[in-house]
Amino acid sequence: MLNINEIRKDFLILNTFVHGKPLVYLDNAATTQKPRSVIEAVQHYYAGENANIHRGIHQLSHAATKKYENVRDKIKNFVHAEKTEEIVFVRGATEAINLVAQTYGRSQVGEGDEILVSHMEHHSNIVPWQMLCEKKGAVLKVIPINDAGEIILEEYEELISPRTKIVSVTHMSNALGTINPIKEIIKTAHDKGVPVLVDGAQAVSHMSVDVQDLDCDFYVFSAHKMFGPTGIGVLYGKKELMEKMPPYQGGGDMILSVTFEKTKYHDLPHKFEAGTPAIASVMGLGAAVDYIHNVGLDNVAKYEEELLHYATEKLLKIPHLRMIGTSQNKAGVLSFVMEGIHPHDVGTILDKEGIAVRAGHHCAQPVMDRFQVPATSRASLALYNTRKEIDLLAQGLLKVLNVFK
Ligand code: C6P
Repeated sequence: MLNINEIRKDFLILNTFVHGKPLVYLDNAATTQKPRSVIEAVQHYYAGENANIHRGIHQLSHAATKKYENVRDKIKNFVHAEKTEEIVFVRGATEAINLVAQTYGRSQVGEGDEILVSHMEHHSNIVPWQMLCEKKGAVLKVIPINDAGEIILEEYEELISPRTKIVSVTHMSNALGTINPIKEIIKTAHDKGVPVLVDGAQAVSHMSVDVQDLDCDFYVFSAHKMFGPTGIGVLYGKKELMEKMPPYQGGGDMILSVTFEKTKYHDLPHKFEAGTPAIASVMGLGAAVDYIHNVGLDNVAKYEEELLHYATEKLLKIPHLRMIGTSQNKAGVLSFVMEGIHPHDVGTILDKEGIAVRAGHHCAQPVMDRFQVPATSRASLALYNTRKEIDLLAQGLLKVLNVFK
């Protein structure tokens, strides 16, 4: 059982007042708040440990390198990877997908080849593939979703062809909350010899992930959506695949030797980490993993499932509210429209009540097109949210209705 009152004490920002009202933070899919331990880890690094890594022969640099590499180990355990060198630090989920599109894609995808994404992807899992297709003359194919916001598995299977070079799908939709049957999706692709990238940006703070059990080829996520700092994220990739991929960016730290005639690249994971990385953010990410570990992701999943259920029931009682994303298998996202009221107006009125939700297309415009709405309002949950906050959201929505009566 989670002690939410104790957990909330770790997040100082939750005591903030907005427009004179206590903050109700329900925009966790955009970014989560940071516990004290994460903020302190970043501060501690700069105050007492700051040095560049992998370069210096002095004590501070050695210590910083050790701590940085220690976080890589933590991430390996967090996603249950087999090898530490399968963990690459990047700026976030977006950069991780671009890295795979540009390196795996550059070396493996040719004219007439196909890349398969689903209709519920975030732009980060569409645009890098479109850019690759444009460059290579390849074709982007889209797996359809049903009215509940679920991937239509039969159609997915039919879409995999001998020309399919990669399937790239989200573990959990940011716009709908759907949790995809990712293990099944991966197995179907593997049966036809096609590798799979999983966008775990939304999943990692809600459920425990085991990349070996899933057998995914790539898994990507951002620290800032799992209580860590912005500007840092992770690409997990199977060693055999990543070893064959050319580097993404060139520069310091990714080489073994350089002459004007020939450069030899470093081994994994350094081959993909050119330049001085976001060292302080990696320290913060390490603290975020410790935080999640202490709370226990299974406890989080259980608590949030109950809270999502409570919130769904509550919101469905609001007149003129239509929920977008009604999959049986979903986590902490409530995306909705209110008849005749623009989602931005909903968001603005809720903001005046101190309630932070996101309004817009959530960087998933094809999802909006699929449900024929220009945008939605989205309340997204994290482990520190409470039933009382959901009640305040419901009251806020009744106020919205009153304003537009
Ligand atoms: N979604 C949201 O409000 P970055 O920006 O690289 O940290 O994450 C990109 C990304 C990729 N995939 C999914 C499923 C996502 O939800 C996101 C980020 C935020 O929904 C910001 S647009």
